[in-house]
Amino acid sequence: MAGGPGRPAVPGRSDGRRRTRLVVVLVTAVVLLVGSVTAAVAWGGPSRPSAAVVGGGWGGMMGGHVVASVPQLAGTTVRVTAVDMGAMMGGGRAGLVLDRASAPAGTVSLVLTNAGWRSHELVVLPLAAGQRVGTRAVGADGTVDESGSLGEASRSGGADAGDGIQPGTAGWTTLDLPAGRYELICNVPGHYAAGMYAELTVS
Ligand SMILES: [Cu+2]
Repeated sequence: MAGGPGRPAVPGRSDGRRRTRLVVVLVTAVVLLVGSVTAAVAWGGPSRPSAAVVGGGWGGMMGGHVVASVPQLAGTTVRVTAVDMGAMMGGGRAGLVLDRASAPAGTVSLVLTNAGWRSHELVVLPLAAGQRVGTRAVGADGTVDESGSLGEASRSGGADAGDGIQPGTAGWTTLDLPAGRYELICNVPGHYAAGMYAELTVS
C-alpha cells in the first residue's frame, strides 16, 4: 500500500521545494552556457596563431572581418583586399585595395583576401606605356581579355588558378615580375566594370 500508515504526505510543500531546486539548476546551466559561448567567441578572435586578420579600410567599412591562413610566401608580399559595396542583391560597386602601390622587381607574392560577399579572383596583366587602369574593353560576357595574364590567384586557401576565392578566404600567387606597371584585376564577369582593378608599379 503506497505511503503506508503514519503521517499524511504534504504534497504542496515538497513540490514547491523541488520546483525551487529545478529553477536553480536551470539558471546555473544558462550561466554556464553563456559563459562558455563567450569564451569560445574570445578564443576565435584575432589572437589565433598563424592567421592574418584583415578588417580595416573598406573591408572594415563593409563589415568584412576575415581571418585567413596564408603560408610564408617568397619575395615581396603585396596584400590585396577584395571588397564589395552596395546591396547584397543586384551587383553594386566593388574594388581591390592594395597595402602597397609598388614593389621591387623580382619575386613578388600577391595575396588576395576576400573581404567581400561575392567570389573574387586576382589576375595580373601588364600595362602598356601610357595605358591607364580601368580602361580595358569589357566583352559581352562581362570579362576583359586576359590572354596576356602573367599569373592569377583564384583558389580559396591555395595558390594560383582555381574556381574562385570565396568570401572570408584568401588565395595567392608568386610571380617573377620585371620592372614595369601592372594592372591587378578581378575578371569574374561584371567585376572589372564594377571597379575591381588596381595599379602596381614594379621598379
Ligand atoms: Cu571580383
